[in-house]
Amino acid sequence: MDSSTQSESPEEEVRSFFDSAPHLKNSDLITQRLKDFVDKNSHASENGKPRRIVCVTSGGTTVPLEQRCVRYIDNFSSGHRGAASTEYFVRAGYAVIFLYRRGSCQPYCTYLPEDSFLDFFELSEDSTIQVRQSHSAVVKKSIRDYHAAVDHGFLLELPFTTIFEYLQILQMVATSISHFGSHGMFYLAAAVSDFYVPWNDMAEHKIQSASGPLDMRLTQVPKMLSVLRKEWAPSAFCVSFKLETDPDILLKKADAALNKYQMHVVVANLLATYKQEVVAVTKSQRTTIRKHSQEAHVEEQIIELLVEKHADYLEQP
Ligand code: 9Z3
Repeated sequence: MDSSTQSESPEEEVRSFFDSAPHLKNSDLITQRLKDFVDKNSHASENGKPRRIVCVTSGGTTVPLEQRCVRYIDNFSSGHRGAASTEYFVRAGYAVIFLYRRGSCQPYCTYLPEDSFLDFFELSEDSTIQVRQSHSAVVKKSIRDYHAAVDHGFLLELPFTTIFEYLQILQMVATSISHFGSHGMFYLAAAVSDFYVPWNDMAEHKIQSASGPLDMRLTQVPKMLSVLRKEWAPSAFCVSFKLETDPDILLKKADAALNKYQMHVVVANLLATYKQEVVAVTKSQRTTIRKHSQEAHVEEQIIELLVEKHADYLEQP
């Protein structure tokens, strides 16, 4: 049967996606971790105000081509943006649910040198392991900041790999965050697949090359942003990202996403320059953000602006 969902309504497409997705293996554990995190933070306050919470998504989703997956399609994203942004949100007093691609960049590791893990350590004469002197200041700072965030209940990390895992966990996070009303935020920096192979149409075993060239039909991933806004967490402040390679269409596409999905902010970026510059697009403004210096992270300024916009949003009647 052709699994095309062209004739279904957006709500039906979403339902079909979830109905046919493979069962999330550790959903009870995720539910429990989310519940504990949300309970803890919903009773916490920051300067006499309820603590704000943000779900930061980070890294690319994969689309498996076989149920016993040997091959998959991937989306470009190192996870650096999500990881660095998490650090700045924690610093601004937000509790962060970091929904990240397994193996992508982690918060509090963004300033560590990209050396091999083993290059950080050396064996002393009595065979104890120690951090090399050259790396010790930066490692100490990372350990300190990371433990402060986790131990004080500001950081919950949830990993995903596939588009199926990502969207199922995002839905769980969104319904948990909905209890925070407008104090909740989404910062959707993950690079999410637009196309996928529905689980029931997927080959079970490794696709054989002896059968000749591969013809494969990919189905469109339903647009979850609308459902997130309308059903899962309608009061939350929503920031999505738009990535393009063609500068001529970037801002038009960002405006379209803003209107179509009722986002509060769309952060527009180009593949060639996304580490240096982004444009934050709202209904009334386009703000270009460029990083100050070679060593700075542009994410610091992005978060500064979004925290302000979220505060304005909280003041609206
Ligand atoms: C982004 O545009 C992010 O800024 C990057 C960050 C993926 C470029 P890195 O992880 O890169 O620091 O290496 N994310 C959103 C990409 C995306 O898939 N957006 C969808 C679209 O453009 C909308 S949800 O259609």
